[in-house]
Amino acid sequence: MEVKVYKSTLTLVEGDITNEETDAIVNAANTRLAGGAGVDGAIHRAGGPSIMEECRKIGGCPTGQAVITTGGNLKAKYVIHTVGPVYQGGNKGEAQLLQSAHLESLKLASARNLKSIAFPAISTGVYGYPVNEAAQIALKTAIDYLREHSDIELVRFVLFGRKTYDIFADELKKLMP
Ligand code: AR6
Repeated sequence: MEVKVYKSTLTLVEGDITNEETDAIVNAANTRLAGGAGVDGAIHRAGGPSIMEECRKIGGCPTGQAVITTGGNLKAKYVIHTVGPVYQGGNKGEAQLLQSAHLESLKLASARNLKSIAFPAISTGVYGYPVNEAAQIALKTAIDYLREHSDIELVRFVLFGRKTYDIFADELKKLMP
C-alpha cells in the first residue's frame, strides 16, 4: 500500500527490513544498545560486527530517543537505533514515548540529509505494544512529519508477517481516507 503525503511517499510492505535499500533502516533497540532478539538481532546478524562496535562507543540511548550508526554490510547506508517503550497497560506515557521514538528517528534522518528511511513496527514484539495502537501512532507521526518536511522523500514501514501488515494497512486507511 502506498500513499502520497504532500511531496513524499509513504509505503507499507510486508517483509524483512534487513533487505531494505533505503538510506537508513530503523532498529527497535534497547536502552543499552546491547543487541537482542527480534529485529535488533536480525539487523546485527545481517549488518555484521561493525554496527555493534559503533553502538558500544555511543554507549546507550534513552527510551524515545534515537542514535545513528553506519549500516555495516547492509544495503542501507545507516542504521538509526531507537528505543520504543515497554507496554505496561498504556498509562505510563507509552504513546508519547512511541511517538517520540519515531519523531527523533525522522529528525535524525533529516539532519543527515537522508532521503529515505524504513521503520519496523517498533515496540510491537518483545515490548508488547498492541499493534493497532502502535500502528496509529507510528503512521500519524510519519504523516505529520512529511506534511512539514519534504526533504525526506520516502518512508517505508516494513512489517514482518501478514497480520501486522494488515493492521497497519487498516490504520493507514483510517488516517488517509
Ligand atoms: N524485519 C522487520 N520486522 C521484524 C524483523 C525483521 N527482520 N524481525 C522481527 N520484526 P521486536 P520491540 C518485527 O521484538 O518490541 C529486542 O530484543 C516483529 O515481528 O524486534 O521494540 C531489542 O533488543 C515485531 O513486529 O522489537 C529490545 O530489547 C517488530 O519487528 C526489544 O527486543 C518489533 O519487534 C525491543 O522490542
